[in-house]
Amino acid sequence: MFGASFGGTTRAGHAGFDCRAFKLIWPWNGAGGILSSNAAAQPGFAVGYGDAADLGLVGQTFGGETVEANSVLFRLTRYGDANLDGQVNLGDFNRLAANFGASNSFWHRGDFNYDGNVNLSDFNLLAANFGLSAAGPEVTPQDWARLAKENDRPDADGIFLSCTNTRQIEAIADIEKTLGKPVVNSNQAVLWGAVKRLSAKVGAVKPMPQLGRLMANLNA
Ligand SMILES: [Ca+2]
Ligand SMILES: [Ca+2]
Repeated sequence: MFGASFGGTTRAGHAGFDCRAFKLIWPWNGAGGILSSNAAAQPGFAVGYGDAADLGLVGQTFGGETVEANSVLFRLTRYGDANLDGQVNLGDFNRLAANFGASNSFWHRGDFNYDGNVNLSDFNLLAANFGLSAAGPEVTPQDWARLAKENDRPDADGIFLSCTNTRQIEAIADIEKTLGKPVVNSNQAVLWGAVKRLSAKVGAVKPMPQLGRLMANLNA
């Protein structure tokens, strides 16, 4: 439960979310809500929300305005952006990991599919966007795949794609299939390390071969 501040009026209650409609529902009156056609139109995007105090943002600037106490913040962002800073990275993973296994939880604590639970479903949403920003890079996975193939050499045992705010991770499996060599990317490597930490809490993690060979052998 948390308070929501709209137009100076603070309310409290559990928020529900209609994932398909991207509509936030406030059950205390059963009416109204927050709609986002932008989130509905962009794969990987959603309306993130969070308690300003929990996020340490009271008194800070958010969306161009100073955040008041007892506020709930909303942002069109990528799945996995727990702290609403527009990036999906280790800061968000740490929030998810700290609340892993919790029920009656919230977006800012790692519940990215709005079911109240923080579990592998939420981790998978975060993993799919790991290293990406809400602004979104313009270089496509196809561009990265083409670049890797153009720069491959016979004496190279593998390919390393550096830097984080890219969509390289989406190109890894394609490059590996084409070149027959392992491909490692910054986001993927950090994610691999994060999964290793998480496995202490959840045991075996389902392999994610769509993110490359490294992520296909998570329990080795
Ligand atoms: Ca973030
Ligand atoms: Ca969840």
